[in-house]
Amino acid sequence: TGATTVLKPFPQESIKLDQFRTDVIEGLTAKRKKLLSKYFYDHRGDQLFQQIMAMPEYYLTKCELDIFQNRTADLASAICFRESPFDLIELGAGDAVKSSFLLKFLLDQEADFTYRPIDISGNILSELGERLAMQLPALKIDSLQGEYFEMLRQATGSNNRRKVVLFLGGNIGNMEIGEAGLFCRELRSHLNAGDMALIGFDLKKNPQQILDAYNDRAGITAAFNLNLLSRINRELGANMDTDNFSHYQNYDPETGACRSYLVSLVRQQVDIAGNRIVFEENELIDMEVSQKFSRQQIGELAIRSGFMQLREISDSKNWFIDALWMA
Ligand code: AVJ
Repeated sequence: TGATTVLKPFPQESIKLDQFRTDVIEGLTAKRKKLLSKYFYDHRGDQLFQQIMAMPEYYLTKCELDIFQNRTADLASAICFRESPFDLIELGAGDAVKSSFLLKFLLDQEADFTYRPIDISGNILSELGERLAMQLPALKIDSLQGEYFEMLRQATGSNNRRKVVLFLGGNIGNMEIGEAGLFCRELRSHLNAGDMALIGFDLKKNPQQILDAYNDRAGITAAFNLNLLSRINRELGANMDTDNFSHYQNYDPETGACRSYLVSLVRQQVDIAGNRIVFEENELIDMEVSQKFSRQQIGELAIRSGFMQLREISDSKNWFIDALWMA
């Protein structure tokens, strides 16, 4: 029609937007409505997650920080074996606050390694690179921007040094148990015998403590969930009213699944990218699982995915463990 120039997003951005739209429509037209928690982390979602980590109820980050601050020598001696040089690869490095303690310790020990953070966000990686260059000038760092396994393939193809892969924060808990198994198998398939993985798992514990971490009084977790609806409105031109949904959190101590839902408070129709979607009153959207594990489950997961568990290192409360596996 007119001579208006429409600024198209970069190809990579528009592919991401297509994928987001497809996943949202598929999830909300399914019999049991579902959204993917990986989409929580837009700019506002990142801010809300920072607030979650600072809440008194949210113990996960504090526990894993305790491990990286106070069990650093154990971590370092477990991953530096036979003095062989290695690549220390971190999946979803983010701000790398926890791993920085290990990096500093390894440098002080004059370990021969290169730090290779992988993150989907180029912004985060360049900020991290700048900060580490200031704080740890001796660190060799080589970032990889993209999807975990694509970048892992690149990292393993670029040299044949031993690999140690960090997957921290309890992020593995955002997968259903079966998916976590597939993920670990795929991780294993990118590694060679003798390579290692250090994976953070949140342990089963007093169920009230777990529920409180995800059902905070200040309502930050609720806002974190509702923010995904706002993101859909903004990026996909939808018209959901966030006041018509409320957050419901559930923890099942038998299965260890801590799940968050949004509940539709009324019968309502919304339009998302040309699709009319009906929510019945009290219909649920399955938003996120944060799986809690027993030590036995973690050991079994290692074996099922082709790893040998070398060590478990836990925080002083015994609430969280970083498990060290060898391929
Ligand atoms: C970033 C996946 C570890 O599941 O505990 C925090 C995300 N969700 N509060 C978690 C989250 C709600 C978090 N992980």
